[in-house]
Amino acid sequence: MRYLYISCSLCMVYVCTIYAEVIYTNSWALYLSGTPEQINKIAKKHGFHILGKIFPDGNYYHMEQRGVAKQSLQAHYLHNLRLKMDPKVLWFAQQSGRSRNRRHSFTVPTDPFFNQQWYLSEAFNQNVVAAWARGYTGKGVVVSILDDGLETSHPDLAENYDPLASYDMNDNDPNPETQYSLTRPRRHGTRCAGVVAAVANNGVCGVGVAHQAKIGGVRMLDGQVTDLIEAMSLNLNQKHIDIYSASWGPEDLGRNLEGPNTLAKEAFIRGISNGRGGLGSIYVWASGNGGASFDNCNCDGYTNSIYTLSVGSTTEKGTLPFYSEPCSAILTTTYSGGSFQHHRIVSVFFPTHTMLLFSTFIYTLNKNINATCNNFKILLSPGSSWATQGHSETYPEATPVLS
Ligand SMILES: [Ca+2]
Ligand SMILES: [Ca+2]
Ligand SMILES: [Ca+2]
Repeated sequence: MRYLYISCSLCMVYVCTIYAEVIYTNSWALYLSGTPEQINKIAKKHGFHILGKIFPDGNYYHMEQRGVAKQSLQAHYLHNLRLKMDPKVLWFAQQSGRSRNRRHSFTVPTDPFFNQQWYLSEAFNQNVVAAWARGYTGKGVVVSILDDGLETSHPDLAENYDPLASYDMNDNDPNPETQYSLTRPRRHGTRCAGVVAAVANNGVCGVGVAHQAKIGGVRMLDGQVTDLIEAMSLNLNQKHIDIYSASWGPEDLGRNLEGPNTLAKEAFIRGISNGRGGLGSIYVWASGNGGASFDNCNCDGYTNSIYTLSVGSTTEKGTLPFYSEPCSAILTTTYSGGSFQHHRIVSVFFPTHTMLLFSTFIYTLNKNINATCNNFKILLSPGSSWATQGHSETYPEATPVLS
């Protein structure tokens, strides 16, 4: 509702023109002339309380009329009339609420390898780009990759690197920097981190599925792995880290039957009970790479643990990759590389094993930071949906995070 003032010699009449519902406040902006003392007098004369200058210099003032409702569907006729009649008031406006829509200003990433990240395209129905367009980009979510280290200053990771989600268990220091070697290329942790949280629109490499998530790394596979090292890695900074990612386990030889030992078992229970302020840490586990040896992830006590969310893989054709292990512990499956005939996953190094399911986990945490481990399990179960957990089926717009 807006009022159009029309002057005449004897009076002021107003015509009410309906445009849209406008909420008027008890706050006024005024442009006044005079010394500070004169300004005070003007304010007092009209019953206004001066809140200060709108700009550091100049004579625009922010004033409040405490006798007027804080919200009203009508502009205050009398106060506005008196201000209009005062020659020392050069301009004024009673402030009204204005409808403003949040704009995500989403654009498709410009990173040079984005076009090669086939699994992010709409053709593969993971709805990654659609989720980004709604503002689900991992902002506010912390992921730690438990692996062989992290290239913390990598130009496509440094911006998202989180030292609080990182530690070097092998050398017992806070810096998980990858220790490269010609004989043993240690790049797996960095590659996994790139799939999750490579920075978008920076002209470098590709884009992570959750490119605004914070990413850390725990260097724990680049030395003797003990029960203690596994346990400490699984419980690192559990108040801060939301998701722990692990792509390791007992050897995939097809003849091992092994699982977490005493301390690692304890760490899982502590993480699930106490992590994330009691909501429970989220442990995402790769199902295993022993397919060629006829290994079965049911025999892997990490991936079949009730405390982990196990992820299998499929090729771009929807077929089982030669290395993938099938088993009943797998809760869900996502794209990965296959044989040489199939496209592979692009990360900050070379094609890598997938961690694409992070889109589901991270976007879910974006939507509801209070989601528990059980929420994720139910969400990933066949026939389940967010609605079956008592939540709205529709995904609302997230807080804008793209610029
Ligand atoms: Ca170190
Ligand atoms: Ca990038
Ligand atoms: Ca295995």
